[in-house]
Amino acid sequence: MQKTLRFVTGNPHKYKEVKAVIQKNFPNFEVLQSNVKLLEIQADSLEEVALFKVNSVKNLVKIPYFIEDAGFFVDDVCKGFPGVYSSYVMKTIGYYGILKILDDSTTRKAHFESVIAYLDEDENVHLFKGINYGKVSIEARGNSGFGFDPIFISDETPGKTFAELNLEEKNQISHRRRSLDKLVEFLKKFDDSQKKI
Ligand code: ITT
Repeated sequence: MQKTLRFVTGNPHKYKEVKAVIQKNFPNFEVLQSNVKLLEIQADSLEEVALFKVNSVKNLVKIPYFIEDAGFFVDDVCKGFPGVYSSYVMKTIGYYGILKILDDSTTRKAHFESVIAYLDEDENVHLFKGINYGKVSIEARGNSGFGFDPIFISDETPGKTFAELNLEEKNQISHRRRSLDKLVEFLKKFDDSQKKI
């Protein structure tokens, strides 16, 4: 059965990554970008931000829909910063600011997290989380992707920043792919076209 899912985001790169994964799994699904303004709140976890965001657009977007909140966490040296403040940091000091903070530190562990909040037809919210671990590069490299991609090297693709991977390569391992895989598993339970007779 044809189904329409709305992904509420103002970020066209995120939409492209998400659409590719959903449509590969559900050729009968249409994924639309809903560009309704999402407010960024201050909270202690991505889950809290995601819950706020998904509820903030109720009645403005046709259900079922989902939002995704992602963050870049510089572990040890920055104790997880910018994390939930990633959007603000990106808009202010940018990834060059992060490189400056770390300077020539040999401790450069970092990770990306993604939390999807899906609002189903009965208006219940479901959360799905994905993580990718790696480190901050010494210098910015690559032109693909967006945000902090030029300074993140995943442990799974040593030597290459996320911005040096094409969309398909990033989509195989990214934090977003991992939260999406969980959403896909969840949606499969309710998609009749996937059921074997
Ligand atoms: P929304 O409209 O979906 O909220 P956004 O760009 O504000 O779009 P987030 O709040 O999820 O998205 O992201 C917080 C920041 O982290 C933002 O500056 C992004 O550019 C960055 N970011 C998110 N996902 C990323 C990824 O996969 N690679 C690099 N940077 C990413």
